[in-house]
Amino acid sequence: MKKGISLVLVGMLAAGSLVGCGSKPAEQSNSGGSSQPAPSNSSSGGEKSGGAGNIEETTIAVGHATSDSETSHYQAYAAKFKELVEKNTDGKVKVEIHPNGELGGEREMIEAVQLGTLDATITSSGPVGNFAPLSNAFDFPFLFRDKPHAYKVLDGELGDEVNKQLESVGIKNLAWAENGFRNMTNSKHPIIKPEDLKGIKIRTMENKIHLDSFKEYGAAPTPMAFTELFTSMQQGVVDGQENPLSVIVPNKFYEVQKYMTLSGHFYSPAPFLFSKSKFDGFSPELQKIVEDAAKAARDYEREFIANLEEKYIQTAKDNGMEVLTASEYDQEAFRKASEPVYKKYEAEYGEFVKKILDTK
Ligand code: EAX
Repeated sequence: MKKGISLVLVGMLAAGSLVGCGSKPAEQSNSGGSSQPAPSNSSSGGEKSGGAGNIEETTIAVGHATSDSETSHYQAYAAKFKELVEKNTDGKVKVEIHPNGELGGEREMIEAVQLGTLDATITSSGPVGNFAPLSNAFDFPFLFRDKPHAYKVLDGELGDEVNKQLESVGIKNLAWAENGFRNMTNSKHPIIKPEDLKGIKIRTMENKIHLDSFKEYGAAPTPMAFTELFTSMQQGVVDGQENPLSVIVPNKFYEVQKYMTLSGHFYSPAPFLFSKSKFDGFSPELQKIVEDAAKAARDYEREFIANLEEKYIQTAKDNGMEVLTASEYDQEAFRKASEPVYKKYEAEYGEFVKKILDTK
């Protein structure tokens, strides 16, 4: 049975049924990109929920590792969550936002949420596999056809299966927000085909699937916390890295990276992880307000990113980056080079990955 699955997976990968994955932002981004788009309809839920009459007073500390600039997606998520929770509790519940990794790297913050020493964090899926192994299944290369496919999987049963695993280790995922399709950058030369990565010291998240993928591409990958990345690029400890535009541009990676390929080789969700012990201690009214706000902020943040895609690319170019679009690099060759990663993990993730691929 298993053998069959890996063949099906590899067949589907080879036959391009995963067509158009990677940076299709072009399509998605034609929702206009005025400078500071305020998503219109996304936050219908959570706007008004539950009277604040008998809500208890408390604070919620939310940490994230990326910048607090106005184009930062995690800051936008946390700010929307804060706005809704404080409004719907008439200010009885205060939300404190801790950006720029001031509370530590993403894996450290998830550990703190698990221990209950931090209330919540919005983080990339990368380090989550260390707490809920099944979440690694979302990190396979060229797995998601496009964003609607990803949202369908994450907001559905498959996303819930991972949430159950997280809950069993004391972490409540309140919403699968977005990090985005990841793109490669480096300071050496343009990346068009896997061979161009030969000998390139590339930083990956602390994620075995990502690490193995870049080994297969011929790069020299190093797992590292995001909080160490900028300095490591500045000092040449690493030559390159890979992240969504919503991370690369607000964190000014163009200051230390010259070349970018809009490869979209991985899609990274961004779970909003909440301390289960803290959440279970809330009244049912407050639990509903917090859950609704988390989901409304997810919808808001997804649209926030979509509206900024074009602006991110233009800002990168305006700051001297050479940008290769999805059609200017050899995606077929990267997908082919990814097949051994699917094969290697077929026993562990084959069934679950097939369900993701079969989600229409
Ligand atoms: O979650 O570590 C990473 O590259 C992540 O994409 C970043 O921290 C945002």
